[in-house]
Amino acid sequence: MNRLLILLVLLLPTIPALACPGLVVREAWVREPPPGARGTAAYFTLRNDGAQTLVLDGWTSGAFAHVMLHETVMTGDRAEMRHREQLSLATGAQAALTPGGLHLMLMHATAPLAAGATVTVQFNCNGQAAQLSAPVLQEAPSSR
Ligand SMILES: [Cu+2]
Repeated sequence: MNRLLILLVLLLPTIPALACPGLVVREAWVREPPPGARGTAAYFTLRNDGAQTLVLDGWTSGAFAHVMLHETVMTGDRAEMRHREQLSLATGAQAALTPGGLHLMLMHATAPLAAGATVTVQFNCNGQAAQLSAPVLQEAPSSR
């Protein structure tokens, strides 16, 4: 490995922090798809500890052909999923993506996905490239 490659490898884990100052991602996980299914969802908690509003959009993942931010809305007694263009976090604000609420819809997995794998999601944070990683789990991690 030459020096440039080593430098790139060392820089990779720091990309999200550099590109999205103040964004704290916690409790990220992806639900293991049912057997034969190619779609699932990612859940996590976001907090903006930075000094400026953060606008997140442009979600993609190498593991899925389509990634969309959805919110679950009750229409009468029916739950409907609606596409949200972006997620805006004011300074100090939090957003929880949870089952039955806001979530990142992961559609058309490019390969079978099982518990134990890790999904990396890329997104834009105020127009800059950022990313987060989430383990694939069979069920929600117990909250502390
Ligand atoms: Cu959805």
